[in-house]
Amino acid sequence: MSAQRYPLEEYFYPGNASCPGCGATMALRWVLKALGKKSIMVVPACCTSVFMGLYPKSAIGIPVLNIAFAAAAAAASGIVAALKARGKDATVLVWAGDGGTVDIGIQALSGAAERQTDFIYICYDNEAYMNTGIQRSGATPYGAITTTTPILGKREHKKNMPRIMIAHDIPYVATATSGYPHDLFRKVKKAKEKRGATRYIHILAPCPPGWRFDSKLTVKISRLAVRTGMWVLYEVEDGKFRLTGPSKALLDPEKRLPVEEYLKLQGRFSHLTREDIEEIQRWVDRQWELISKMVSKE
Ligand SMILES: Cc1ncc(C[n+]2csc(CCOP(=O)(O)OP(=O)(O)O)c2C)c(N)n1
Ligand code: SF4
Ligand SMILES: [Mg+2]
Repeated sequence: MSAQRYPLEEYFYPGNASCPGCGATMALRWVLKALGKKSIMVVPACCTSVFMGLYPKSAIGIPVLNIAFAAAAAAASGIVAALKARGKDATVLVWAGDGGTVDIGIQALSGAAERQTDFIYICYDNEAYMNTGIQRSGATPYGAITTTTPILGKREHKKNMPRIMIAHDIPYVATATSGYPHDLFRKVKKAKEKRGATRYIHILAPCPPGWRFDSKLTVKISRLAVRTGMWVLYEVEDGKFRLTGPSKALLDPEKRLPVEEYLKLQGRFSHLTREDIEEIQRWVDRQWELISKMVSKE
């Protein structure tokens, strides 16, 4: 794919304060390229509030409102209303972590989606509350060690937030991950064009210190999440479900790599027993059964 198809302008600058190999910042760079300058970003408390830098400096080249943890979708709803009242046009983006989305921000997000508020909500999912020291969230996968699940790892499976958003009947829901930036860029562009209602994108964003892997492995781990079927790339546009990228070829279980290929590179899973790994494999296979029903409904 030619790099010339992508804007050269950068809205997420070098010199920011993220960890090396941060999957969230890789994704944010592409999200902002796709959205362009006429955008306003709302960020609840999360790693982004920190790595964007300290006022009066900022690593983000568009206006950003940092807001209380539970309030991102409510604050963004207010910005959308204010823009409308003043006759101004801009894309409003919520950029929130998994804790700020699947747990604490879900009520404000669900309310805004039910009202079909005209904004894009993106959850970057590093699968724990990373900014405050790696506490488990509703998005943490089964078996992962966090500071609040320190011995056996989390005993519950990951909450499926994109499916919850699909149930809101919004015109666009998609999943993405940092290791496939072209797929991510295309989805953000599409979300930008679908004005007039809520659009939701959920990005799996590997986190080297939180998942305990070497920072040079971020892209590899992101891609293994997809190749093993742990993370599924798809979009639901006006109710129509479509697998995208490498996930298109993975409906057949034989084509998916064993989950172990993904788990074994991450220290957060290094204590897992054979039974744990089998439980995760069963969960992945169950997720794909649900996916195959969505494909066949097309
Ligand atoms: C009401 C409230 N509770 C707790 C906090 C402390 N806090 C700030 S950021 C954060 C973690 C956010 O996790 P997530 O949304 O997953 O984003 P990440 O840090 O992983 O990027 C927490 C618990 C807070 N700011 N406000
Ligand atoms: S803790 Fe994880 S998500 Fe947060 S800045 Fe570091 S790598 Fe990125
Ligand atoms: Mg998080």
